Order: sequence, then structure tokens, then C-alpha cells
Amino acid sequence: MARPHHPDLFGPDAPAPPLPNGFGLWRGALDRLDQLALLDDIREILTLAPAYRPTMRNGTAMVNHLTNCGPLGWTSDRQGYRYVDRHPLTDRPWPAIPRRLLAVADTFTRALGVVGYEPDACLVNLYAADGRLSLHQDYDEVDFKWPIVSVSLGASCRFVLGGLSRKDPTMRFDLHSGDVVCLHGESRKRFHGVAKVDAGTNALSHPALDPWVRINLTLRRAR
Ligand code: MD3
Ligand code: FE
Repeated sequence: MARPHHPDLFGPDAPAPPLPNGFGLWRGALDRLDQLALLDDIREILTLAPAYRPTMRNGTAMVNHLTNCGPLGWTSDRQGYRYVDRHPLTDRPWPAIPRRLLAVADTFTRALGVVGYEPDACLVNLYAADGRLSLHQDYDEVDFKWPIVSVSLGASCRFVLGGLSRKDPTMRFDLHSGDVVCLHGESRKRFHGVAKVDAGTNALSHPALDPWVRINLTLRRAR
């Protein structure tokens, strides 16, 4: 797992344009047992910090459920997006980031040459079969020099990656269970989203996935 690789992103006959600088994709970085162990951790997190659907500033509920682990957790309500140190519904601190998730973040940020990455927040996005995430930038963190590390579990999704402006052209490719993505440097502020989830592709059987088809973990340095 020394280098990011991206074979077969665009199908066998399509030319594969290179991924942008700072976008590290490791296909199948986590094997099935790694993935199931992470789902054990997520099940524990969900018992301590139940999944909820935040409200956006305009009052509508987000499409996906979420929860968090770590000292800080990302949330949204009528006051907008921000990181908070307590679950908005239980008012309890978020559970700790699982050790094996910190180990994943350490391994893959080091592979990009990042030293001393200490994530203080992990957003757990929970996708149902109709889950999606509209095009956005991750802009609520204090220092963009630190990367974001993403782990995908369960069903594959159609991922959309844009540029630094909302109207820049986008590229699309699938993210599969066990894929790890690191966003660093120039890619850290790119627009991105999830166009759709392919519910039928979930090959993992685990109680943490029963109400969802796909779970994405994003480790961040919020402060
Ligand atoms: C590219 N999550 O939680 S993870 C998010 O699959 C989020 O749930 C998506 O976007 C998901 O904010 C995508 C991969 C990812 C994460 C952050 C990025 C890609 C990114 C930041 C910049 C560019
Ligand atoms: Fe994002």
C-alpha cells in the first residue's frame, strides 16, 4: 500500500485521466476482515452516539444520517455547519476514534509524506439506498494543510470530483468498500459529492450495516 493507484477507474477502453495532485486513492486498501473490524467499531460508536439527520440552515433535513467520533464532531442546524464537542441530541461527548481507524489515517497520510497527522474529528456518514451528498467543499476546518482521510464500507457509490470552483468540470468514478481516499494539498478544497449509491453492491453482512447500505468515515483535523 505504498502508492495510490487507480486502475479501471473509467472502464477498460476509456483513457484514464490522471487523478489531480493531492488526491490519493488506494483501491481495496482494507481487506474484508479489516472492514468487518471497523464495522464492529462503528456499531459501538452508534450505541454511544446514535445516528441522526441534521437540519441545514434553511431548515430542511439532510438526506443522510450521520454521527461522529473523536474530540470534535461535524454537525449542522439552523445556525449552520460547525464542529461541536457533544452529540446534539444526547449532549454527551462523542466516543473516541477507534485505534484501527487512527492507524489507517497514519498509514495513508504517511504514504503522502504527511508527518504528525493527528485527526480530532471523524464524521460517520450513513447512506440508505437512496442516499446521496450534493456537491460541496469541506470548509469548516481551521487549517487546510491537514489532509482528510476517507474510508468507504458497504455498497459502492458514484463519486463526483470537481475543481475549486462550483462550475468547474467534474470527473466521476466509483468508490468501493475498502477503498481509502486521502485529500491533500490542491485537492483538499475541491468540490465533491456522491451522486448515488449502488445498493445492490453491498457484499458485507454486519449488524452495523443493517439499516444502511453504505458507510463512509472521514477523518479530519478540525482545529
Ligand atoms: C474530495 N463524504 O463527509 S468521502 C464528507 O462518501 C464527504 O460520504 C463523501 O464528502 C462520502 O464531507 C466523500 C471522500 C472525500 C472526502 C473529502 C474530500 C473526498 C473529498 C474533500 C475534498 C475533495
Ligand atoms: Fe466532503
